[in-house]
Amino acid sequence: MRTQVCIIGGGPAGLLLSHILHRAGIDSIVLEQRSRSYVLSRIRAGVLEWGTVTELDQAGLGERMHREGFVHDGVLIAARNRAIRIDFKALLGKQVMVYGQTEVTHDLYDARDAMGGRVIDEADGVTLHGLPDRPFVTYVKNGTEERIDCDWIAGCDGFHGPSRQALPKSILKTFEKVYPFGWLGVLSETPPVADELIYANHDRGFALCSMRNEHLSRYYLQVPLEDRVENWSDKAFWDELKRRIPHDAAANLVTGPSVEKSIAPLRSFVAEPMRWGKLFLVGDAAHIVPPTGAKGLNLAVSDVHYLSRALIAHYRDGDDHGVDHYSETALARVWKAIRFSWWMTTLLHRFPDQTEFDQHIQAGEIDYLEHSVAARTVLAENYTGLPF
Ligand code: FAS
Ligand code: PHB
Repeated sequence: MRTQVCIIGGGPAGLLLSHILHRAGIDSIVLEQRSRSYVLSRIRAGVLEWGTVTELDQAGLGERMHREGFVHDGVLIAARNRAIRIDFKALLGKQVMVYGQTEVTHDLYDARDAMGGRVIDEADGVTLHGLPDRPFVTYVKNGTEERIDCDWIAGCDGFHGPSRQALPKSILKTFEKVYPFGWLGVLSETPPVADELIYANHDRGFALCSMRNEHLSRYYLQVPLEDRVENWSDKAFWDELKRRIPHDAAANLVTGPSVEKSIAPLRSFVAEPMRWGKLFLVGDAAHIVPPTGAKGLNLAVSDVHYLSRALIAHYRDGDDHGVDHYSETALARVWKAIRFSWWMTTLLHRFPDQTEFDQHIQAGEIDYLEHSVAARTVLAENYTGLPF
């Protein structure tokens, strides 16, 4: 087989890149190692920056998102039984969209099918060859080895995929910070506890109250790294959540059976460069953020924004400025999101080695948020998404 862009990974980054390129007349093939049902069973991000909403709209993917998503004007930061509202709309005239990554991925698969896009799932043993300048990809499907010759490879294969590993160690530089805790997440068919998200700092640990729609809620608790899902009955989860969120929210909390329960580790990670010859790294293949700032999915979308425009300019105008500057352009935005996600995580979590001085710094930062329009504006500007 031959294509212009071979895309490894059928998550949001790979599917969105394939769709935007197809609409511009550029051919691609997406290779996904899992089944479509497996990819669609993942419960991940919940908040879309407005830049992501605009990108999806421009790609013709916004109809269900605007019909079923929830536009939020702010979030609540809670500590010591008080809630500070960060009013994006009043501060900056900005908003975010609450619409689950699972739904975005559904919409992407539907759009790919509608346009006859080539998404090959259950592709095993995807291997990159011929880099940096003469790329081709091999994979095994139903026991048969296949080969795809291509002009470019887009590594959209997440943190554990093969694309980042294809960069020589002499070229690849990585930066990492592993946090000493994880997030225990629960999805429940219950009404959300509040109209907006609640990020709670508590002596017992961080908690987050989020949602998917008026009948489906998503909650998280900070747990020790060594904790296990089986240590947490639904009752234990709800009781602990009530301890960590403001009393009025706890009184409003409707509990119910968990339909999904999992623990995710937290890390900050960046790989540089995000391009080597004909290979680009996109999304989680290049960077990971702790979900505290709701940046992971949104960074994948901004990478796709930069790379899709670069490849369109390359094929349409023979202009390689975007291709040649993709890595530095994407990384400039990535590092600002890495910083914000680190800052939100440091502000809201209890660290095992935290000193009383550290706790006073956290309390001072939260007091500053409560009493400073400038402080709330900085949080709002980063949470709603810096410009592409
Ligand atoms: P993805 O990981 O989504 O997609 C990569 C795809 O590549 C996968 O489908 C994978 O199967 C495929 N792949 C991997 N290896 C392959 C191979 N060898 N061959 C072919 N295909 C291969 N972000 C937020 O903003 N908020 C959150 O609350 C949040 N929660 C998260 C919870 C968890 C447990 C995880 C892991 C991530 C979470 N994220 C969250 C981040 C997440 O949403 C990512 O940022 C987002 O999925 C990035 O999209 P992709 O870059 O497409 O990577
Ligand atoms: C979610 O709804 O899953 C969610 C929302 C905001 C975050 C992280 C996760 O910061």
